Amino acid sequence: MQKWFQKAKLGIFIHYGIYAVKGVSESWSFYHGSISYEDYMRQLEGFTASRFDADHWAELFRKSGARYAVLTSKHHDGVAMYDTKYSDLSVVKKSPAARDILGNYIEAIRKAGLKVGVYYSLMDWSHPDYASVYPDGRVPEDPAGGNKYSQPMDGRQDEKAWQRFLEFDRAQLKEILTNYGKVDLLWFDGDWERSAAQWGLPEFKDYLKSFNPDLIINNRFAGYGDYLTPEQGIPVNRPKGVWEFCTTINSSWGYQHRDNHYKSLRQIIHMFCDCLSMGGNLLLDVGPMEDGTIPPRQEAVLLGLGEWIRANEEAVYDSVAGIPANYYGDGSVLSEDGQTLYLFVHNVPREAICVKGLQNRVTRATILHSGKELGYTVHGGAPWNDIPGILWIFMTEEDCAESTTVVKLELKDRVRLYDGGGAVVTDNH
Ligand code: FHN
Repeated sequence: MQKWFQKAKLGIFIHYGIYAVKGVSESWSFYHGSISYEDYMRQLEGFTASRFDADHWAELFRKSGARYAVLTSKHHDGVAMYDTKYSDLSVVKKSPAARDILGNYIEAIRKAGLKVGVYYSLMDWSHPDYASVYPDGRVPEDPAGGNKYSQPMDGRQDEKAWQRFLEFDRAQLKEILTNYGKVDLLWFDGDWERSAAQWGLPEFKDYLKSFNPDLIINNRFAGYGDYLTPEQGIPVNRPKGVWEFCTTINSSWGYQHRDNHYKSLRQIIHMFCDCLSMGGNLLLDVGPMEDGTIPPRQEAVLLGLGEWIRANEEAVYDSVAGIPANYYGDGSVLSEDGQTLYLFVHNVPREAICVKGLQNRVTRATILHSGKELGYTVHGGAPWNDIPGILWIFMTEEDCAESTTVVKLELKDRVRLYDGGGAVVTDNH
């Protein structure tokens, strides 16, 4: 795993596609029949990208504090957002936009100093060879009960067609990895409809890495990816290994006119802190309108998040996962040397916040964004018996930021936590 990814902490996900024309759910709307395939594809005629400005996007993402971005080059609908030789189904060939959105995006993202990520759906519900085999090659008892975009309906598998499809995916991916300079990250989706063997793994991965040995690939690669991608539901327990939580700002990945179910900036910051506290990244999604404009409410969230990050930068990029929630409930991060603990305070305390089980002596407590020094005291415990007391750090409303406040605790040495269930104090002073 490349070091840059773990230090990046924030990425911006972009679901941009023809689905923004009518504001329907990306690909799933025709898959589940809420719109016919023909009407869905008719959105190509209304896709103009008339105000698409990749430099503006890149600048906005940079201001948000993100260190990488990931754009949909092709969703499950099979519509390429770039100029592919291997299919006519692209916004370049089939829409009034007639431009290579992916190419413009990659150039701008790189110029802004961010790492380049590209989303690619392995499954393609438009490709004539895709629905040729069943998951894991097993014919179900009721073949007609499946979905015609994913698998054959008559119980007959066509292995040759499937091999042609694999060649197609590989050819498109080669275009993405070789036509636009270095791509840093491939974000796959839709692996679940086939097994690793059907995808031709692990050779498929070797093939992709042959174009760029530093390429990072997410885990939606039938078990052959480099990091985990929990989605929409924030992990409650710390995932094992490297991970990134992807989520939407409202409830939709792509632009949907009627979706007003927005998270507030405070909620987004809270979620970001939760990711940091458990050592993960946040991949925050925007859904641009068909003309390429990012909805103002989403833009405002990105700018607000950026302001918060700049005020608290010390607790972000160079931090590692903090102490578990039973020691401090709102989440925390540590400096790499483990001698500074940053506590997230999401709400306004009436009197103090408390940390339990901390064995270290605290040398200083400050509010990170203002530098204000805070008083603190330890009550209880018997340190001579290795039983820590409760650390109370005094702070109230006047110390708080607009959104999550960060308290910086400097410790005497590397953080040490008590992990017992309490004990009798056998020697008293
Ligand atoms: O089906 C997609 C969905 O539309 C969206 O692209 C998300 C983003 O992670 N991925 C899939 C579901 O896991």
